[in-house]
Amino acid sequence: MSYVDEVIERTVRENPCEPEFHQAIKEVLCSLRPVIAEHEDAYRRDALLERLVNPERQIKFRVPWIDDNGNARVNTGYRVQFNSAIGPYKGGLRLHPSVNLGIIKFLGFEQIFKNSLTGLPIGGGKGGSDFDPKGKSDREVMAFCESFMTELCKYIGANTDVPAGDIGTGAREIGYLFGQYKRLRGLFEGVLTGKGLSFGGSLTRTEATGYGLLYITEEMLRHNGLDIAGKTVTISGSGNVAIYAAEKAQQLGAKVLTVSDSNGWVYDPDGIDVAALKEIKEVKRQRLTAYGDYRPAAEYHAGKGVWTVKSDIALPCATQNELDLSDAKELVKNGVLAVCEGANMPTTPDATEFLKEQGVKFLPAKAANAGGVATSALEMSQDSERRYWTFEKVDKELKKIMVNLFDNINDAAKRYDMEGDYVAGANIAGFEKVADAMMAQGVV
Ligand code: NDP
Ligand code: 2IT
Repeated sequence: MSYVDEVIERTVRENPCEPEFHQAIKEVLCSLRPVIAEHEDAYRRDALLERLVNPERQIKFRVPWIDDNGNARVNTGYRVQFNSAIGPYKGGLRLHPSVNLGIIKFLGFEQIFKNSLTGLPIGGGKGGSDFDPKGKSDREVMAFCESFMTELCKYIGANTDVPAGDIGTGAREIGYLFGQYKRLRGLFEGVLTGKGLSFGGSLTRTEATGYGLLYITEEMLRHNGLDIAGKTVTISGSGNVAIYAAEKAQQLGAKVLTVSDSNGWVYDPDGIDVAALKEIKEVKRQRLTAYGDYRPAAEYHAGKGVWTVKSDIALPCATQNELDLSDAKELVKNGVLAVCEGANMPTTPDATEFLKEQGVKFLPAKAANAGGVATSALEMSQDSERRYWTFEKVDKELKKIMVNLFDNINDAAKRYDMEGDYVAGANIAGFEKVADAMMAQGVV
């Protein structure tokens, strides 16, 4: 059995009931086969792959809090500190009822390579809880965040582990988490990113993941002789990533036809009204059913359906495994040119394979959505030098990072005779730097 197959087999056996984690390690390790083959003896000797798939540390804790009726509630908190070979652990906190250890491990594992691809000194980590902020009062969210941080603060710090937002964790939650960290540790430091602009946050961080997704999509299309202006775009999700992906797509001259949430989806033939979307989701925290109040010509449909709409570019920006093989077939039937992943692992493995076979340009999440964490690293730089950069400066840096990132994954794929396979390119380029650092630092 090859080294890659041995490690996959053992990881699946030792970590049962974690299907998303299995999916992530298989995708990465299988596409690294040609790289591993070149260094197999050295990697085996130092157990490089075994170390890569085992988190350096995983923390699981109780999060008790009191709801508005005076009842005690208990959730489970997680922080997986996966890999610190190239920098402090860095990655978001997901607050969603579906959260479990396997999901946090898949996200943390992906984060290692994504963070490496940014070219910035950040290791991989992820955390979160099965707490659902939806429908909770601000006081309940604060009570949860304070309790969560009361435990988490023992393990994080500006030079050790720097959490950020993800599904369910936005500016409100980061503010409460930061306040409690500061109170407990007595330290005003850049321990979280995505902070408010009045207390160490960075301009452009709110927009960064969506904007970055469009910068790299534009670059990839240009490289393939295509122009984003005039193209139609379907987007799933209506959260942080989806909103700013829609905004930048429109700024670049494309028309965004859809957005969705977990209850339904909107088709707006005139192009999504981003200002209305922001008001619904960021200010009023409403469901997408409210969109029709702003745009009577738009259609609202319950359930899932974004991928049935004909478009040139599909941007899944909601959650993992939201675009399956039947969706991919529908997209191809409708002539889609490109699928670029705003969410983490939104495309199932068989759908990815099918899209690639059909010649659809496919940008994987760890490259396509890296603009968020890259800008988090720029926030860390600003916090360290106790300075604020302008929106223009951060945006320019973000664009430069995304263009370089595309060049690097494109080159990596070419070096291994897989030109145009950006999945392989991203895994290889992300891995090479981490592997080099791990080998140089000895068996730790
Ligand atoms: P938000 O919480 O802001 O928005 C999430 C969106 O996805 C909402 O519209 C939500 O609908 C929908 N969604 C979430 N879970 C499900 C589900 N199980 N089924 C259907 N719809 C769902 O999160 P973000 O926009 O921050 O994150 C979206 C994706 O992007 C995630 O995969 C995240 O890991 C990834 N990502 C985020 C980054 C960031 O900087 N925020 C950076 C890189 C990646 P509803 O409101 O109904 O739940
Ligand atoms: O998946 C991701 O890259 C994020 N949720 C952002 C992480 C970060 O540290 O900004």
